[in-house]
Amino acid sequence: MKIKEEHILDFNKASLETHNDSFDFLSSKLSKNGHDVQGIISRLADFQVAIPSWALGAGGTRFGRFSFFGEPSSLEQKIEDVGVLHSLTQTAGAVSLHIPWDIPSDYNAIKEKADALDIKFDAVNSNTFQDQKNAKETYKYGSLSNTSQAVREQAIQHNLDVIKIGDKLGSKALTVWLADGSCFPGQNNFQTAFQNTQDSLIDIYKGLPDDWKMLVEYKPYEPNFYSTVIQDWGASLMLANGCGDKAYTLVDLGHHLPNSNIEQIVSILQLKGKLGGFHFNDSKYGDDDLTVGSIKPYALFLIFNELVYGMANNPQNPDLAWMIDASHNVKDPLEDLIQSLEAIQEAYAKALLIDQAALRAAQIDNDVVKCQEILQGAYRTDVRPLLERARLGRGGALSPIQAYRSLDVRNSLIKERGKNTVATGL
Ligand code: RM4
Ligand code: MN
Ligand code: MN
Repeated sequence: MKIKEEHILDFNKASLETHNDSFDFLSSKLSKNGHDVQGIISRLADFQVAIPSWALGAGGTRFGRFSFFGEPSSLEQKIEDVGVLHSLTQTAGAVSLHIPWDIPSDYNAIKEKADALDIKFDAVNSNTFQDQKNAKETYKYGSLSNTSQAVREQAIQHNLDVIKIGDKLGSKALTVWLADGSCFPGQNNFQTAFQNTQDSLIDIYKGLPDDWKMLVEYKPYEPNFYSTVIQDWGASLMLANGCGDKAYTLVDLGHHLPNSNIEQIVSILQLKGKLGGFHFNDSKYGDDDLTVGSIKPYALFLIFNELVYGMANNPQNPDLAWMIDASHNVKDPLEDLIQSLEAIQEAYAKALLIDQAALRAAQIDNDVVKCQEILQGAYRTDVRPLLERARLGRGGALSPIQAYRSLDVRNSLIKERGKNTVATGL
């Protein structure tokens, strides 16, 4: 399914006047306060976030899975779904593949399809948290950290294969997330597990093309419940530093223990030039993989404040690989992703409204109250007309979620693909 531009234009007509009114009102207010409204709009339009190929079907929990029907059953169809998201939102111009769930059978055909929909291939993800069919060795007790050299070699080879697949598609980064760890005290020797992981990562790093990055993700628990080998950003940073300049830490918002100060982590990693990638989601308890901004939108805004500061002041840090990493149990996955994309843009737009010079001056004066006023003044602004204008300028929908519903996308997908198709992924 492909959404036609004229359908979006048609849909936009009904609310164009309301949009223009609210945009003019906000824009004149912001301009009077010294904001460069056009500059903000073009930064919003440029901000593209990758959609993970495994998030286009229902996620489910270990207790059950409830489909939304019409799920994409091939990589081609997954790319078409990302195309739907991108044509409505104009902010989902990339896809992130998980291997082996999404190995292309015909590389040229996939590249052509993605090109036609204006979608790029972002970081590729390896999977050593599940045993693959006919695999010789098992990852039951870990992969890159395993005590067995044969298992480590198999896991290293898998990562090297993933790089080759990504290279054929134009990807420029490998994301390594390890489930390795232990479920019970005494099960693992922490030092051996860490050292094995470092050595294995170095072997993978050696196979990285010159213009590639390796992104090392951390997570404190799950699926192991006593210890995780790469438990936090410190462990990730040590491993990245142990590999070299092309290795970076990746921050996934759901991979922190409750109340961690994620914005501070993001800030310091950028200062050190070591923040390479970002996975967006939201959570109440752990790695809940909920819709971005659905639980802690203010925390997301504070994180974006640091990202905006870093992007402006830390040339030592490279451009980041942005990706949504969420799972959908009770929502239509495409609607959920549209909501996540909107929440990301909203937090970014609000962060762009922070008067960084005034904040800096207030910090130097130790005017704590003013610092808070500056942050919250930006946060309380309803920036949605700016998001609408950015989308409109690129041919997107004024309201992607309403357009998705009024164009009856899910039913068209069901008609096209049938009801009981199942997407690969979690
Ligand atoms: C992990 C982690 C990875 C993702 C898998 C599916 O918790 O967030 O980034 O690839 O889930
Ligand atoms: Mn992740
Ligand atoms: Mn996760």
